[in-house]
Amino acid sequence: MLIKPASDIRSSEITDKKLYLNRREFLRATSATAATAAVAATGVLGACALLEAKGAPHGRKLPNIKKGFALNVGDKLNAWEDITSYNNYYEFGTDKSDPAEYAKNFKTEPWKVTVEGECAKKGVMDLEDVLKGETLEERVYRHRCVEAWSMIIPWVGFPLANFIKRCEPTSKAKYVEFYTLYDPKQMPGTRVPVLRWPYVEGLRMDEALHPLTLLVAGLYDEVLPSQDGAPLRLAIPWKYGFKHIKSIVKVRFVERQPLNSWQQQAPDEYGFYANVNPGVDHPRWSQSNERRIGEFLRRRTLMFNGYGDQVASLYTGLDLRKNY
Ligand SMILES: Nc1nc2c(c(=O)[nH]1)N[C@H]1C(S)=C(S)[C@@H](COP(=O)(O)O)O[C@H]1N2
Ligand SMILES: [Mo]
Repeated sequence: MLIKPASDIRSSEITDKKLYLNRREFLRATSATAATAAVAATGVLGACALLEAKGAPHGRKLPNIKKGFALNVGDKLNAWEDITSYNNYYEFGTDKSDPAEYAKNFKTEPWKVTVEGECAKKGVMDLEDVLKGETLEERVYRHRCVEAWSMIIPWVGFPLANFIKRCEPTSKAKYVEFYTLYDPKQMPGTRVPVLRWPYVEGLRMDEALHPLTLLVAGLYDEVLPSQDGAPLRLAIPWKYGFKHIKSIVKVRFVERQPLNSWQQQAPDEYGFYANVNPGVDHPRWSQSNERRIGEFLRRRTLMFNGYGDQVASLYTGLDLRKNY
């Protein structure tokens, strides 16, 4: 399988057979590729040595992962066990331990993604086609929940921008909406109206197209576990965790700002932007510091979760106190 770095792929090559990422191959573990992928996931990223970077051998390795960048110099990766046992995923219950328990048998194959709204390429796609031609890369991101805990997570995915460009949005597409699967049979949490189902999230088009915004299909060097949003979720590291919608089944291009599930549920507490901002507290608790899972002392929370150099310019002129 020949996979080039994303920057080498011209759009004319996107359908090139050689670049096709077959999901069977993608899921099939061979010890050789697993070893290579493990090195990629545990290796030194840029100039910073990341400690404790070993993925657990669960047998669902992803081959040919490209090393992405890591801005979190000195931050220790959270262990696989932290990332897969302390989750928010209300479709499977509201306790942090519920998703690991109740998403065990969640069926992620076959998986379809519907594309609709203001775009030329509407339709229903197989997950294989969403991943087709994309180079999976590891990105070590800070993950900051609005509940003031955080982790350092090596996601594996590809820029959402690549996928959006393939959908050919029209000039009316100002925002993108994402929908999670709603399946009460598989998702016991949806039998309780804690949120309005299905879970919905949205991004402004420039946020969605930002190179940091990732469509995630893996964790460490493995296929994404169900409790973390398999088979496809968002990672948008300068925003609070609730923007990172899991198990995406629909992408819709729209003209108006979407109403996301948490904003709909409690508009005084959760906004549309949800940019990590230590200066704007949640009405019921402070956002000035955070508890890194696995650490004892609290850390100071950074504006835009530490990604200000990359994203602050998206919000020039926007009152971030009003637009929380
Ligand atoms: N569909 C769906 N996506 C979701 C949630 C959810 O309840 N349902 N919770 C969000 C919240 S609040 C957080 S903090 C992150 C947690 O991601 P993690 O469990 O992989 O750390 O998922 C987000 N995505
Ligand atoms: Mo969260």
